[in-house]
Amino acid sequence: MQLAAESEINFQSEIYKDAYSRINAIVIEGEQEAHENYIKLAELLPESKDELIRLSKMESRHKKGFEACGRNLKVTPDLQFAREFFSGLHQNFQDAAAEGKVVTCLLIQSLIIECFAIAAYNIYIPVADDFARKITEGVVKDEYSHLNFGEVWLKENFTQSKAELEDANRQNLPIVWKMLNSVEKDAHTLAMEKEALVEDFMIQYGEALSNIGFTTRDIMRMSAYGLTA
Ligand code: Y39
Ligand code: FE
Ligand code: FE
Ligand code: FE
Repeated sequence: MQLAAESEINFQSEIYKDAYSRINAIVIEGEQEAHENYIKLAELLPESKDELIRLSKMESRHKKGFEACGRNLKVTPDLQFAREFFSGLHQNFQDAAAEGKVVTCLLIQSLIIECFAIAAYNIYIPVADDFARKITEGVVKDEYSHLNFGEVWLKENFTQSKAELEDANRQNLPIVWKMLNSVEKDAHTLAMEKEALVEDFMIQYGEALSNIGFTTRDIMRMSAYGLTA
C-alpha cells in the first residue's frame, strides 16, 4: 500500500485544493444529511430512538471533523455542488420517510450511504494528509457501527422487508454509480481510484446483504442494477 508520506501528492497545489473543495464538501454535506436521516429514523423507529439519536450525534461530530480537514488545507468546500451530488438519494429518502417506508430509509442511509462512506474513507486513509488521516480513521470505525445497526434491524425483520429491500435497491443502486462517475476525476486527483472505490463498496454492500439474509444468487442479481449507469 502506498502511503501519502512516500508519494508525490502535493496537498498545497491548486489542483489538489480545487478537487478537495468538492470532495470535502461531499463528505461534509453527507455527514449533515446522515445526521438528519438518523433523526428521521428515530421518529420512524421509536423502539430504537435513543440509539438512533446517538448515531445522529456521531454524524454531527464527523461533519465537524471534516470541516476542520478543509480549514487545515485552506480549502472552501463547494456545498452547492455537494447538495446536487446527494439530491437523488436525498429525495428518495424524503419520499420514503413521508410514506413511512422505514425499510427503504434504512436501505438508503444505513446500507447504501454507509457502505459508500466506508469505501471512500478506507480508500482515502492511505493517501490523506496527516491531519485528515487521523480524523478519518476515527470516523470510519463509527461508520461500521452505523452499517451494523441497519444490518441487525433488517435481519430481524427480513421476511417482511425482503420485497421492499429489492425494490429500494433497484431504485437507488443506479444512483450510486452515477454519483461515483461524477466524482471520478476529482477522486483521482486525490489519488483515490474509482476501481478501488467500486470494489470496496461492492464488498461492503454484498457482505451487508448476506448478513441480512439474502442468498448469493439474490446478491448477484441485486448488485447488477445500474452498473452500466
Ligand atoms: O454515514 C455517513 O457518515 C455518510 C454520510 C457519509 C457519506 C460520505 C460519502 C462519501 C462519498 C465520497 C466520495 C468520494 C469519492
Ligand atoms: Fe458519518
Ligand atoms: Fe454514518
Ligand atoms: Fe491514475
